Amino acid sequence: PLAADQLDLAKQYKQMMLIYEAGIRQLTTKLQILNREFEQSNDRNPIENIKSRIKSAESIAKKMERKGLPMTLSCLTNNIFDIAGIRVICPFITDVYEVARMLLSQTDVELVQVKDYIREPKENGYRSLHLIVKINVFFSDGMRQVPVEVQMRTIAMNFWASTEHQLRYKKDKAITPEMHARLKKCADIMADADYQMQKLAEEIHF
Ligand code: 0O2
Repeated sequence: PLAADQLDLAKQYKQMMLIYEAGIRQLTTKLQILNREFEQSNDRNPIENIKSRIKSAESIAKKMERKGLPMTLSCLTNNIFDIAGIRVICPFITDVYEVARMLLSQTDVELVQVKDYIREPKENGYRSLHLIVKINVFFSDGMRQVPVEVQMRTIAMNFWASTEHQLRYKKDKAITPEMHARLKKCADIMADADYQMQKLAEEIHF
């Protein structure tokens, strides 16, 4: 049988996950409202798709170990900011920045960190705008600021990232430097497609 303090820890962990889940719901609703409003006035959606996930206990543990952090709840909440994650997929690069701007202008959303891998792609070609925000959520005992990681990218960037992720996680076969170069080339092709689409959108006065 589990010791009383282990049961207590499990209970606290479940409670914490409920808070992150609420953060995701709140932020998702905000994004849906912005998308709907933009649709009404511009006859198109700046958001193609919104996905969310709570990081699994296993991935959280792996990340804590990688960062050399002790496995305590307070250490977790103070150091890991991507437990709640939302991925926002937009048609055009300008949509990514416009949706980010609209979200960050809201008074109950606080920006904690920006990593702009669109302006400065990772060496392997990964492109995405990562925001860590704290969002106000009200519970029975008051308000909490819940950290959520928002990954924003275009459909083309997402095609590359999700496909590359699948290839990388096929652990039985290593990715050779030559394969890396080919993957990077695919990322550059995606970036060029985004650029061409953006130019067309501007010519058509989107
Ligand atoms: P999962 O399953 O998506 O959660 P930090 O969090 O600041 O300590 P980290 O984790 O390196 O440092 O942050 P970074 O680089 O801003 O973003 C990490 C997340 O971005 C990853 O989460 C991926 O979701 C995504 N990502 C970053 N680089 C790549 C890449 O090269 N390819 C793909 N497909 N995705 C990438 P996790 O934790 O790895 O996994």
